[in-house]
Amino acid sequence: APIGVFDSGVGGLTVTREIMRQLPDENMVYFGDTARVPYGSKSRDNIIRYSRQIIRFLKTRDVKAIVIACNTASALALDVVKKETDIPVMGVIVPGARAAVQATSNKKVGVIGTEATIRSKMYSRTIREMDPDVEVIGKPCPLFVPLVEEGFAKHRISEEVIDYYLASMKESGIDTMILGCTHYPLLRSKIMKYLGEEIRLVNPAYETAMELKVLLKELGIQNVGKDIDPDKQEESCANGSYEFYVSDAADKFKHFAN
Ligand code: DGN
Repeated sequence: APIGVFDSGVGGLTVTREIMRQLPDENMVYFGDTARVPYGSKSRDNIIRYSRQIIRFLKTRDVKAIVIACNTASALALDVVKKETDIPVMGVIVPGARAAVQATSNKKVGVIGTEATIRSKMYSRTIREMDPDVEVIGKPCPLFVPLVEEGFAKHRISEEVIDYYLASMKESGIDTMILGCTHYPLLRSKIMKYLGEEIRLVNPAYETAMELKVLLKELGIQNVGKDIDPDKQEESCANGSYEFYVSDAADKFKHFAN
């Protein structure tokens, strides 16, 4: 059975890419809610409603587990939908928070994400449950999403927007920052250049794929390929079969996905 992954749109492909890399033998069904993106400016009630609908759809594809790749939906809907669903559902917040707690030495962590993610304080609550001594500084960066979607990730326009949003973060004394939105890993090199290499950037997608691997193994439902050389796994190509569904604008999705 495949793993179901969903997101508000194209951004969750950064999580899908990590799962393909780290679990090359798993099959996947992806759903991108391109008709209703962005989730970052929607209410909690709507994000829960959308998540329920998507989970219902993914279950028709017989998925064995579901990953909510969207930070906004993970922050606002995971705790509700997890209780209602009879297969494992995981989000990206706990893995991202865990990685940040492990990475920080001075116990000052920055989190950037959508308005809804930052307002929910889910990252800071989760981090402080893991280590109450960590100080968390959040900053919503809503313009990053359209910048990436419109193809400006490598353009100098994004440098100005990064400066606008992250100037105070740069001065705050953090030593670790979570890229708490699916699109932000695509701005990683510019953000790193701006903040300086001494600030560690956490991509929750990477940690989520690692935790998914552990979860599937614990439950005994992982797909293990035949004769895989573990040393080659890093560079091994994904062997699984993948299905992608969107609620609108399939051509634009395809272009972005490529
Ligand atoms: N996928 C969303 C997130 O990770 O928060 C970003 C896109 C959006 O819905 N605003």
